[in-house]
Amino acid sequence: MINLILFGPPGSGKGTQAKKLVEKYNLLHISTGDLFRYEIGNKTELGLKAQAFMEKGELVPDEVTIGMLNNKVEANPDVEGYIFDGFPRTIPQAESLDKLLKSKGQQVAALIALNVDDDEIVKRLLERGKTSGRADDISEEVIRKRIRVYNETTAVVYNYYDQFGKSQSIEGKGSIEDIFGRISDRIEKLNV
Ligand code: B4P
Repeated sequence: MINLILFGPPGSGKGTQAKKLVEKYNLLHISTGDLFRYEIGNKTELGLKAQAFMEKGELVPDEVTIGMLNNKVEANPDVEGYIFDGFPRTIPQAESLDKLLKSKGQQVAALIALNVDDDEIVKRLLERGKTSGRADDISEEVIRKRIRVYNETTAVVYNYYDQFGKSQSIEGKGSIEDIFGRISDRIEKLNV
């Protein structure tokens, strides 16, 4: 089993790279952002709860996010591993993920962080906002708020996995193929 966390600020390319990695390594892609957008699209109770937070660029509360993630993992037991994209975003989420995997005799193999500077993030997300219809990609103010939330609440998750020697950081600027190559190199070197 290879269980990977793709990490980085909003718009750093986690979703873009995860889609390519699942094809190469036959892993299940779990994006909490995509799961929330699916729930919002279907106007479920969970979606309605998440929507208000996402539109403001805030994190959805842990109890909602953790429950949803656990359900998704439990529903897909027969896979060769998971790519967690956009999860964990807080220390309680990281601790709950470790607990869940441990209960299955598994663990996180590595956290791979994509480094991208703030101006590039704003540029990418405003560009995506022109066609995605995502409320959180349209206003520069909301995008900068998301970056602030990342720095204040999420960035520490890197240090959390670093204490177990599992965190790795790569340059997230450049062509999508080059970045994919960099991530693949790191995965090939993992001892799993
Ligand atoms: P997410 O859906 O996770 O999305 P993201 O951070 O915006 O994007 P990502 O890094 O995946 O970027 P992408 O590849 O798409 O989160 C949205 C919201 O959901 C959060 O703000 C939060 O409210 C909520 N949420 C999600 N998970 C949560 C959790 N665990 N806890 C609490 N709340 C949670 O790339 C972005 C753009 O850049 C794309 O347009 C892409 O084409 C472009 N791009 C990618 N790579 C590029 C490259 N190399 N060069 C140029 N452009 C590139």
